[in-house]
Order: sequence, then structure tokens, then C-alpha cells
Amino acid sequence: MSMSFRAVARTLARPFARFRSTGQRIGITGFTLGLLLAASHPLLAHDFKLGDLQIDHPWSRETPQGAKVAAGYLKIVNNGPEADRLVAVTGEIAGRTEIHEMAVDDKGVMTMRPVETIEVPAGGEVDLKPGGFHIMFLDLQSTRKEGERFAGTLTFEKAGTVDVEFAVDAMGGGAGHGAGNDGGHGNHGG
Ligand SMILES: [Cu+2]
Repeated sequence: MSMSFRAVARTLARPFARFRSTGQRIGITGFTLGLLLAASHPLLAHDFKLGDLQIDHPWSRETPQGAKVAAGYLKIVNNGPEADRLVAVTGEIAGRTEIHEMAVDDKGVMTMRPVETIEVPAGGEVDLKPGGFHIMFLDLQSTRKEGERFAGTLTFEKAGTVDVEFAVDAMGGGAGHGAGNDGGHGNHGG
């Protein structure tokens, strides 16, 4: 581990070889590593386990000041022999939460509707992602900036409840609806 870390450091330092002093090199290498770690931090996978279920990388898009809704995404992997169902979600930023499905209707218009539960098949997985199933945080009490996290829970019919953390990712980027970017959620009040 430390060997490969040093190898990485050497590789990173190489472009700066024109700096003669060791002190300069060390400083620059440290600085570069710092940048590397800072840049990779939001991408670090975080996952949570509950029995046979694995929850991968819960995240939410950063919302503008005053936003009332935010979307949440994650992946659920079921390593068990029985199907389970996601039945409820909470997030500390939200007064209430719904599970939504986004789909293209027969007129080619993106719509979304609340669903009661999402099935996670035995030995299978479900991806909550922009453009598909997602968690809708409603009546936002506070907003979070990129790089911050907020606590939440997921409740499954059989496996019970697990505490998770949603990582807040950049505003914009990706398909689907962040609050306010496309106005997609303002008009499906509920
Ligand atoms: Cu929605």
C-alpha cells in the first residue's frame, strides 16, 4: 500500500522535476496529492449494509437557496434469496419524503408519479437514478451544499430500517430533475 502510494507520489512529482530543491518538490508533491484527494473525495463510494441488502452511494443533488424539493438517488443490491421492498425513506433535510418514478408517457413527455414501494428482486438490484426511480425530499427545512452530507433512513418491508448518509453532489449535471433547474417538480404538487 505505502509502496504504491509512493509510486503515485513519484509519478505526480515527475512533471515538476524542473524544480530543483527537494523542499520545493516535497511541497509540490504534497500539494498535488492534496488536490488529488480533495478532487476524489465526493466520488468516494460509501455504502451501507442491512442483512442481505447493500445500499450503494446514496446522493442528492445540491439545491439552490429557497428550494422546496430535492431528489435522492442510490443503488440497492439484494444478495439474499428473497425479494424485499423499499417502503419508506426519510432525510433530515425534508419535512416529508416520497418515492417517485420518472418515465416518458405515450406523448413523449417526462412525467413522474409517486409509488408506494420499490421491489428489490432476490439476487438482483435496483438503481434509483436520474430519469428513473428516485427519492423526493419535500418541504425542505434546509439546503445542503456540494460536498456536505445529510442523514436519512431507508425502511424495507422485511429487512427493517437502516441509517444512511446522502452525499450532496453538484447542482446541474446528469439527467432528470434537480429542484429548480428544470422546474420539473414545481408543478406536481402533492
Ligand atoms: Cu420526483
